[in-house]
Amino acid sequence: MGFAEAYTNTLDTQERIDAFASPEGQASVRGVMARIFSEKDASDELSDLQGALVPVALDTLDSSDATPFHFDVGTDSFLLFDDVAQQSHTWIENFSDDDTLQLVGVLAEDVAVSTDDQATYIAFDDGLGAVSKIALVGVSGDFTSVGQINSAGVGELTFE
Ligand SMILES: [Ca+2]
Repeated sequence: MGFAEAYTNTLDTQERIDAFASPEGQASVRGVMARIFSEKDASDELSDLQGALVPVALDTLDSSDATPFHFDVGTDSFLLFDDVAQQSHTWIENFSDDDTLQLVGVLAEDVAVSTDDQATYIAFDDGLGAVSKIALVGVSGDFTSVGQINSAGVGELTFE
């Protein structure tokens, strides 16, 4: 799939955001957060987030290594979770300084960062064959580390 064709696949994002706001979508986010916090704390954290950031677990999106899920985050302020324990492949469009990407189960120095003129690529694996990949489409620069991305003010990467 070419870049232009891939880009047009983002157009039904609103439908997906509606799905995240559904009870099923919120339950899946709570499930991911429960791996970071206790079950009770996950519920409290989720309540705190609602109305501020929109939490989305990237691992619950429908992607494969060969076929990324295209997610446009330009419509709201998002808190995006990506767990190293589950394979995932997400192309994030319009990632900006009101969005946060939280990588779960991995350290900043274990994340591979590369760029070309169209995107910044982030990859990390669990050492057992599950590879999580993220492309920040439209974010480009001479980034080779998470620290350099964070210094650029395009949106923050955090770790749990
Ligand atoms: Ca993942």
